[in-house]
Amino acid sequence: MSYNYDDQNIFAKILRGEIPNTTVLETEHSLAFRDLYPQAPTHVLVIPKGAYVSFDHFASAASDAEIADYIRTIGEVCKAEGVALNAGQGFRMISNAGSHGVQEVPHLHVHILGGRPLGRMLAKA
Ligand code: DGP
Repeated sequence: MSYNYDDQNIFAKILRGEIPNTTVLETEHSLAFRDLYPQAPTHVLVIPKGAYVSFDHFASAASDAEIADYIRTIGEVCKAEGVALNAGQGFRMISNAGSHGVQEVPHLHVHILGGRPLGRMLAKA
């Protein structure tokens, strides 16, 4: 089955420069910017510039160069935000996918959250 990418999603519009963002880091293949509705002192979204819906889509269809750039960018953001473990107190990475993952914006993004203790990963159902 193929993945359907909707090029009218908000992050596609950010990548085209149609709506503003607060950029933390930009590389050849990736963009990191602050979440509009931060849920922790550090709340940065990292997205690939390519048209990928979710992490599984990216993992199966992106080039090695895009994947390396994306993972390195996530690491650089952790460092720049002071949450990396060699200098800070840690962080959580979340990537929601699809309806069960409660993904609101259908362009792959990793949330990097930190700056305070974040509690347990999931509330008990
Ligand atoms: P998710 O539920 O994983 O799809 O998270 C989408 C996130 O995107 C959510 O934390 C809020 C954020 N968001 C929504 N619209 C905008 C926007 O226009 N700009 C920015 N910077 N973030 C947005």
